[in-house]
Amino acid sequence: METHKSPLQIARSGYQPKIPLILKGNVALKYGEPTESVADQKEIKSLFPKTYGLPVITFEEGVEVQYPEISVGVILSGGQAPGGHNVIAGLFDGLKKLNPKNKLYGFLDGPSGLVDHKYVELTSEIIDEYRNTGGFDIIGSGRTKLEQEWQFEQGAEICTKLKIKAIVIIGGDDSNTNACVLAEYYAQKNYPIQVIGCPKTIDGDLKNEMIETSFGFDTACKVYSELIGNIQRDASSAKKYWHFIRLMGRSASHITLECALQSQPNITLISEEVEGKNLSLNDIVEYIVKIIVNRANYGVNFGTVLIPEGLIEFIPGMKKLIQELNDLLANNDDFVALNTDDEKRQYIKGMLSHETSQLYRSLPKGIARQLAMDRDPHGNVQVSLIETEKLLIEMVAKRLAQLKAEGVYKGVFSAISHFFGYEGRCAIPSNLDANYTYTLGMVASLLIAEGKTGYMASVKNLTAAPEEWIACGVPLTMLMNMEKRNKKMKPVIQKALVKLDGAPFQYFESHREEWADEKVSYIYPGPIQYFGPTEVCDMPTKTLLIEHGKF
Ligand code: FBP
Repeated sequence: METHKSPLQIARSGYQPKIPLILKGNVALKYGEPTESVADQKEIKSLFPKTYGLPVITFEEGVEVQYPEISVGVILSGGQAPGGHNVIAGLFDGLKKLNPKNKLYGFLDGPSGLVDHKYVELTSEIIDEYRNTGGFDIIGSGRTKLEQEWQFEQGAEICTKLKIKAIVIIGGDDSNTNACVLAEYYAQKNYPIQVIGCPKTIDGDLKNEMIETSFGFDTACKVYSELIGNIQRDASSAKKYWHFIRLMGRSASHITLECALQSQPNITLISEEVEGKNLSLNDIVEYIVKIIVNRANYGVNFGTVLIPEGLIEFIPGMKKLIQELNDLLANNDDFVALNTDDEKRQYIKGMLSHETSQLYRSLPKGIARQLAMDRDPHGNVQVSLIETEKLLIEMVAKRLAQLKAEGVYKGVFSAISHFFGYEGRCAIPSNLDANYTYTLGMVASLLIAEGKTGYMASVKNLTAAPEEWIACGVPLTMLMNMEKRNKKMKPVIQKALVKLDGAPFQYFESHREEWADEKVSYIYPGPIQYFGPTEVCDMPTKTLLIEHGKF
């Protein structure tokens, strides 16, 4: 027995991912109608003349073709998501199936590996070591933004040197924006380098009619839901704590919504609803307090609150404040030169507009400091570092103390804060994510072999058995629109936020009152199961099931 691996790791390394039936044999491409970008069609078309308007591709049964020998490069980009290793394994196996002489190179530590010419050849020994495992450690990841011509040229140089025909970028919306820009650049220059994207992110916000879900969302949500369930069991056993649980997901609340559907907590905040209803921070506090007081009236002084990590951005006024801060702090050397938090605070106060400056001044110092921390290379505020759950606990406790003094609240409020994010990003991929990612890798290999560029590999019909899944190629330009980044309007892949008129939110909305009630309706999902009956091991997320009318 290998001593550095757990029995589960060993069992998982032998797991053969399931793939759609159509991909088991020879395939031919089937082309749909020309496509349009999701918005701003005129601008996107003029920025991407070579890759705009391509048709969606699906696969049908084909005849055996002798494909010439090729080399391909792969990049893992952005935050980790369970299944990244299997995309690479699927790509590797797909390429070897097309021609056993094909080679796969991994660029190290994200897009910077392409620019700095840091790479490794991925052999079957390396790939076998990482099959069905979590993490991105096979080649590492990074958040370098590819946007400068010299970076594209550096990439072209290494591709020419290694005879690389195509680059696969496995990433979220920002990374696939990189992929789209790179594909267009190489096409305009007539460089023989294709670029293919793969939809990754635990956040679940890279989705649309062609991308049902990004990979990693399923596993991460299952890990967080297990932990939430465990906390709920503890809460209802000990009967003395309110647990405020912030969940990753950046701007979108998909993770929080999915975890709520899986575990049925007492209170769930959805950022998109907060924005839609124009709720202030005080409104949110009053909403939480009302439920706490109500439960206390029944003698129940415990509960769970789920908070999406991006909440703060959606509170009216805050969005404007964050936008102003983004603009103010973008490439601001004066700000960087300041040493203390107080100096930074004073500087910001003086530079903001009157209205936002007032709001900034009213925030607790800790939150104000967190809001001004470094942006990521794409200009996003790093919401994972903003401790909204602690802010809410502080404000709720204060309000409850007032109500206690007025004799309205008779309970005891003791709160514990949690943040679940990194715990789920590298978990061993669920069966769904293991199968889905392996299939994505295989689809990428086929798109490459057929000479396609500017496409994202996609798999649809995910609530059916893998054999019935539908493999596709989706033009990246189809997903683009114009948005403001670092003070300028840029073409980017549109982020999918939670739709308030969507079926998952509506299901949640129609149940949340009963979940808030004193009668405990918690669900304890338990850990991900990898081996066993389908209804235990292979279920997709509740979000997908509800969206497909199967829940
Ligand atoms: P991606 O969008 O790159 O997949 O990253 C998702 C995420 O996990 C967010 O949920 C979170 O806000 C962010 O990454 C954290 O970033 P970092 O890994 O740089 O701390």
